[in-house]
Amino acid sequence: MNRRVYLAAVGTSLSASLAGCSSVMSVFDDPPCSGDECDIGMTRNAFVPVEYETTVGETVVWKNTSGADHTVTALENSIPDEAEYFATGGYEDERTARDAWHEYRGGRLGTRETYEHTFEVPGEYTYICEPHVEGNMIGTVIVRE
Ligand SMILES: [Cu+2]
Repeated sequence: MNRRVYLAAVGTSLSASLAGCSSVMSVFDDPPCSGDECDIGMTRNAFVPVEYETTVGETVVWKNTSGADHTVTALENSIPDEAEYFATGGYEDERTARDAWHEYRGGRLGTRETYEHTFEVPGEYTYICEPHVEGNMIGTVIVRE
């Protein structure tokens, strides 16, 4: 069997069954990101994949593949010292980004919206979704030289 077709079929039945489970709550999940259009997707409460590996100079694209609102908010103390801070909404530091969400839903990434960031410094980057951090919606990007 053609591998691509097989994977597509699995993805379709998976999202169909997820949609079936959650239809009562009127939510859905698009197929996960495959690296073509986006690299990291989001279900209602998780980044997929939760850990993503890339190399210096690459641009990583997140896409909200769910019916829920999310953010991508880097944790200042959990990114390399020399790295540029990043968050949806373009905030310059974590405090501003996190406050913005609570004050006016700043940094909101709506359904099927994308966000991208280019990683210039190698190391490990931990980020959260501010509205779902208590539900452990946390992700990691590992940037290799
Ligand atoms: Cu979220």
